Amino acid sequence: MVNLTSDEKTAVLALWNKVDVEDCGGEALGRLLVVYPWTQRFFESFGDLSTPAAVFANAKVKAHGKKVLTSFGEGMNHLDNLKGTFAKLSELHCDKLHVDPENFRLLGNMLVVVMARHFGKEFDWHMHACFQRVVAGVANALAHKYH
Ligand code: HNI
Repeated sequence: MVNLTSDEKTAVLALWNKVDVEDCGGEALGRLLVVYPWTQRFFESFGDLSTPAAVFANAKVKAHGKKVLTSFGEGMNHLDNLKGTFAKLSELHCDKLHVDPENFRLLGNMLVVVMARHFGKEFDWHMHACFQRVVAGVANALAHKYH
C-alpha cells in the first residue's frame, strides 16, 4: 500500500510512463554501485566495476538495471497491492540471493536522484514527496517475506 491520493497516483504514473527503463535503470543501479560500493559484492559476475566510468559503461549493469526498473514499473501499476506484486521477488531476494533489504532502500534513494536529474523542474517538491513514498512502499514490499 502506498498512501497517495488518486490525483497523486495519476501524476506519479504519468511521470513514470515517460521513464526510459534502460537509461534510468542502468543509471540508478550504477549509482548504487558507485555510491555504496559494498553493494558490488552481489554482482561479482558483472566484470569490471572498478571505477565509476567502468560501472556506467558496463553492459551487464545496464541490462540488470533495465530488468530491475521494468519490475519496479510493474509495481507502479499495482500501488494498492505492492506486497502481493513483489511477494515472489521478496522470497527470491531473501532465500536465493541473500540481499540485505536495506539495499532496496538505498536503490530507492538512487532512483529518486535519477528521476530528479532526468525531469528537472517537472520533478517538483510534491512529485518528489509522492515518489519517495512509492520507493519506500516498494522497498517494504520487497522486504516483506524476509525471515
Ligand atoms: Ni534485484 C535479480 C528486481 C533491488 C540484487 N532483481 C532481480 C530480478 C528482478 C529484480 C526482477 C530478476 C529475477 C529473476 O531472475 O527471476 N531488484 C528488483 C527490484 C528491486 C531490486 C524490483 C528494487 C526496486 N536487487 C535489488 C538490490 C540488489 C539486488 C538493491 C542488491 C544490491 N537482484 C539482485 C541480484 C539478482 C537480482 C544479485 C540476480 C542477478 C543475476 O542475474 O545474477
